[in-house]
Amino acid sequence: MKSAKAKALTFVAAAIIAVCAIEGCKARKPGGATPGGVAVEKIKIGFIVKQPEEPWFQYEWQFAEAASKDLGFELIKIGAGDGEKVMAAIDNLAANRTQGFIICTPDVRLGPAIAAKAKANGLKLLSVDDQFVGADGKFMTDVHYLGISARKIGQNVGKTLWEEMKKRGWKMEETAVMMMTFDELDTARERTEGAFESLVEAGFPKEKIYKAPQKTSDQPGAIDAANALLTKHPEVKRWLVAGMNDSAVLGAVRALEGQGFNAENTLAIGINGTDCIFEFEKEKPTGFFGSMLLAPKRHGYETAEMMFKWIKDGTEPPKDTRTVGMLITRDTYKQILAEQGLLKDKK
Ligand code: FCA
Repeated sequence: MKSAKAKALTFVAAAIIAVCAIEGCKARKPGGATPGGVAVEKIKIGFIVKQPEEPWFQYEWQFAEAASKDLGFELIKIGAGDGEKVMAAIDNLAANRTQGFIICTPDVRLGPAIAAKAKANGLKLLSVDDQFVGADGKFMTDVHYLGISARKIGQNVGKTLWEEMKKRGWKMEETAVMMMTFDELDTARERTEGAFESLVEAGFPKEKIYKAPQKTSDQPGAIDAANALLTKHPEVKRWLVAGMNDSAVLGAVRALEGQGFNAENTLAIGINGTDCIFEFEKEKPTGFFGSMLLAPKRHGYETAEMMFKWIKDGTEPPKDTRTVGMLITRDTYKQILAEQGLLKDKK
């Protein structure tokens, strides 16, 4: 029988071997294998989004998940609607030994705090959709980012509204523009400024482009903003509507319907293309004419792939990547969504 001392020594030796084995894994690059073929720690990537209830973000997650299956990493999805939740989410990811994360922040001014926390925890960071803003009010261009060509897409909305208005023969004196704005978010401001610019350039009178500032960037926020504007302009017979995304424009359409407007006198174009599918599926057309379909696959799959390669091989992603949009309408959405791999029932 072993003495108590010998037993204690055996225990200590076993403990040292176990600790060495764990530390040995830590020191190796994640996602690889030892020469002997022993599997090492799997790569883990976080994906934090500000509005998990928005179909746009559900698509981003869905495509990031597809990347995790194709490339063999673990994806941790977290919804975080405010700063406190974001900070807790990052702590959580660090505690789970995640090596990096992608984030669409609920507030771009959290940028410096998010970047500092990621750095302190040794986590790689990629921002998506909403670009971080520093304490000086400027974009944090040192943080890797993938977003949309916001102004260009907005200009396309304005151009399409003008062309459709002309096609319908709507009289300018009876028509006004309801511009759903959310200026505290740069990507939103650029979209609506782009729509404004192209409408004015085409010949729409500036003074009849009315802003409806949203307090929150969701549909209820848009409904409130549109209702407030509508009470001020009972003289307008026909409305063109633009905004930062589908939720903004759908909110306006709902508010207009509340005042008796319909597809005959509302012409609204959203952005995202992912959050308006149910609207196109309605039996009768509504005032929601179309949307600029973005590329959720690139925002979800590509960002996850960039992060994976960065962690695994040290391949740094480009600092700034921009994606484009294309018009979908009630007549074309089925075909275009299918081509883009976006029809849920076709998966
Ligand atoms: C922002 C909006 C989303 C989507 C994305 C590309 O984050 O809130 O709806 O348009 O940009």
